[in-house]
Amino acid sequence: MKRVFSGIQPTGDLHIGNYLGAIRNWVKIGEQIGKDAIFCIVDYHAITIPHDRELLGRLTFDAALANMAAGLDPNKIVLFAQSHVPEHLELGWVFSTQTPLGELERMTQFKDKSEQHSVLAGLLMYPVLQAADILLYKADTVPVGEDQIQHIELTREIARRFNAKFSPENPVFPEPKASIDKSAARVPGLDNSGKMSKSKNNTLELLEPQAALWDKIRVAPTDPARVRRNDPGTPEKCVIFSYHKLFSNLDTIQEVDVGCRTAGIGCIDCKKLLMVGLMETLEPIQARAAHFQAHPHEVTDALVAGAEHCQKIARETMLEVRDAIGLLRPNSIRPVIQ
Ligand code: AQP
Repeated sequence: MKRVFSGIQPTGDLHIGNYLGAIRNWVKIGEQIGKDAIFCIVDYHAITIPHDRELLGRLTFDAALANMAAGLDPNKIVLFAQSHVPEHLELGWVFSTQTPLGELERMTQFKDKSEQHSVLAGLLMYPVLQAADILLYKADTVPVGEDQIQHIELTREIARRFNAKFSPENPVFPEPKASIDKSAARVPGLDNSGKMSKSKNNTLELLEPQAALWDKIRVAPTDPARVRRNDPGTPEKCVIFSYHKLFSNLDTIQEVDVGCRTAGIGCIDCKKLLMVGLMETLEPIQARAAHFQAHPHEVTDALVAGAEHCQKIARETMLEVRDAIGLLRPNSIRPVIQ
């Protein structure tokens, strides 16, 4: 693991799926490799579905704040906003000219999202821009949730194809690998209908107050077999049990496992026990968020410094890319035309 890149969209408030599936892993990696760990709020990705122009800037700031509250320390790692480094778009354009349309139309996320929204060309190009995000920094490792595996495979293909065509002797790009935290690769949504997702209104948000979290958890569906308090259930069929496995200690997991199967505890008791483990994880994050909300310049300063750091790397990569594909260098016009 020489250099790591990953991103998060500012499409809404960050949730425990983003935290457990991605950000928690980013924090660990940052402890190991410092400034070679690069994390990005991917605001250009966020506009591939309809967005509110009054909210986009605020959501980008909020996503940076939530990431810092979750433990990303911009003094150790690099955190920045994608639109502050325009080379992402430049490399994305180059890659789009080398990527067959059929490969993009096959992407599961494209198919899912085009059922929910009108299909914009940018939505189809999403994985090409993602490949540019990663390869601009020549990252070899991309820590993500399971839903992103297909996009990382495409990134590898784009890198392989570019190297073979334009730089076979001295490959410009590495072929990056996805790094998945298997314990939380796909955190289910509160409605138990698939993955927790900002756009599906099935989230537990990182910065949501305890009372609001309880309001959601209290009414969340459990094993349908537990109609009455005395009906035994099957923990594996209950989303609350999946959350226990992510937040509770072993004794509590054991207690709710047995309690559910024997009807020894009711679903509300089980949910109250979940709140204990959940708040143990979220309280320190929420306390740090309160600090950053009181000191917003710490967030904006981090984003400015992050963009400066990234732009240096991005410019160097783009020089190599332009040379590799044969573009005329502005400073070499004279020799060429003489
Ligand atoms: N439910 C999840 N379980 C595990 N990991 C998840 N991730 C997202 N949801 C889960 C991971 O979080 C990182 C950032 O995600 P993103 O916001 O950039 O993209 P997303 O996957 O599109 O997230 P959402 O919440 O589902 O947003 P919408 O609804 O806007 O599409 C990624 O590493 C992702 O794998």
